[in-house]
Amino acid sequence: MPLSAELKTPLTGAYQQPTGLFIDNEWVDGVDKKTFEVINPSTEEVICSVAEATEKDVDIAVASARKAFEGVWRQTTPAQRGQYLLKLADLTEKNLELLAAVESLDNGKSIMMAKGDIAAVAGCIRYYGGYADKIHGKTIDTNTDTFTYTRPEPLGVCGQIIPWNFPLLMFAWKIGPALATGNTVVMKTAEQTPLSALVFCNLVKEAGFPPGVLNVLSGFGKVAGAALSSHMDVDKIAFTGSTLVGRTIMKAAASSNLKKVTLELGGKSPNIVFNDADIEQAISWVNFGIYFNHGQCCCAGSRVYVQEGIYDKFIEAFKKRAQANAVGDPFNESTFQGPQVSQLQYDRIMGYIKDGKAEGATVEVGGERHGDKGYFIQPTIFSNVKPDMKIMREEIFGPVAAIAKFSTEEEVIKLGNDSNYGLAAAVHTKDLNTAVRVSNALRAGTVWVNCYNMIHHQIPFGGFKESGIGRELGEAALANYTQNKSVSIRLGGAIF
Ligand code: TXE
Repeated sequence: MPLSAELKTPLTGAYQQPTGLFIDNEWVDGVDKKTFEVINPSTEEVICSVAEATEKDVDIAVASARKAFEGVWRQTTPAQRGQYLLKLADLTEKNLELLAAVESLDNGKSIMMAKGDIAAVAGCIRYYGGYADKIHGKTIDTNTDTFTYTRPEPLGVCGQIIPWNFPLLMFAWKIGPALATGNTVVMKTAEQTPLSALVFCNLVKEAGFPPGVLNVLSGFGKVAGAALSSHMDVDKIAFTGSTLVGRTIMKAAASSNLKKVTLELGGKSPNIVFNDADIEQAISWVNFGIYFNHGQCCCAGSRVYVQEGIYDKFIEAFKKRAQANAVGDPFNESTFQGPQVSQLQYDRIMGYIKDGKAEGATVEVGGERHGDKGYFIQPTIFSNVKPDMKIMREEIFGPVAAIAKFSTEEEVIKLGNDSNYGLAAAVHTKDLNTAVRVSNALRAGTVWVNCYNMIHHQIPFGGFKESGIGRELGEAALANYTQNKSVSIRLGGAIF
């Protein structure tokens, strides 16, 4: 198949879209010459076809990453690794419009949000570029006859599997710490959204990364993803996606070579509004918490608990706010919410909306398709949602808020923690004591106070309970990509 296609976006006009597999810094066809179609979620039309990686391509990419790890990347100084990443961050900024436009085309996110994503990609890559030459071991004194030092060493070849909700941002979160610490990478992107990563590979090459350091495969989870997670020559697998597949990945790692595993999985995050909150501010954040990225966020504030004193007032004002969210063409600068990513996700979400109605929750707004083309769903609010209803327990991953009333702090802490997930939570109150007490009591990896979704590459992010293992972002992520070596040097003679 041709290894690129001429495509168009409303923002950039024509551009050249790479469509091959990126292995050893080259564009190649898959060994089996398979391809798959990429769909525009706004129009349901085919954008183009891309090469599909199978097990054989995973083998080739892993071999390339292994060779680079044992060779050129080992010889590259930490400072030079940092320079490559800094250059890549600059190139990302230089190409921000194109990358954002490709993201909107392929994923359906509004162009305004897509530009924010790409700016965050540059920020994340630059942050880890800065870390590359600041990763040190320690010296440890045990006695006068021994000198001991530790070395944080790279793990080796890292397999990374990412989802479609923030295609390039998830890519950056994964490669930043992996490359800064001296690992090489084989990345499998999500089958729904392979395009922005492929454009990005051209920048990886331009930034000067040696061949094999970063390989990128488009392909499916059950084929390429499974091959990567069960590969005997992959030292680590990092995954973001569903909790169901997270379990499969852990099993694959356990039954192959016990590769290290980090997982960033689903959530059902509580967003708690107390009587004394600034109600207008709280509504803005609750709205952003659930509808940002069309509800397709692992940390979406999908369970909204409102204290009884302001419940009715809150619902009335929140309804107006949700209905004012502009839904439509992602390339319109004023659009807030585009389509869901795929027919499958659209069907899953509409299924949950049906369940919510059937279980007796009240639809305050939305609950239907938006328009007649594309996977658009109206911003939806369910009130009167009971703790055992499906829409209160399961991750919907769409623009659907489930609201319930609470009376006391003690009660809402119980409700907030009544989930197998523990990714994020938020508290809205003017009382500092309430804010700190409730934040401490919630079992979640991130708690926001009087805000929501304030994710930043300097701040660790990850899940309690079934929301994951390990932390991404911040200094914490470096630990996921290094292993400690302790070296003890005997200064005295023999002791036996
Ligand atoms: O996820 P999958 P899907 C949640 C969200 C959503 C649901 C399903 O609730 O509705 O998951 O989405 C790869 N071995 N999240 O079906 O299947 C797959 O190719 C190895 C939360 O899209 O988990 C893709 O690259 N890899 C979330 C990635 O896993 C496999 C983001 C995610 O796909 C595989 C996305 C296998 N057996 C969905 N099967 C978050 N945490 O942000 C699939 N994959």
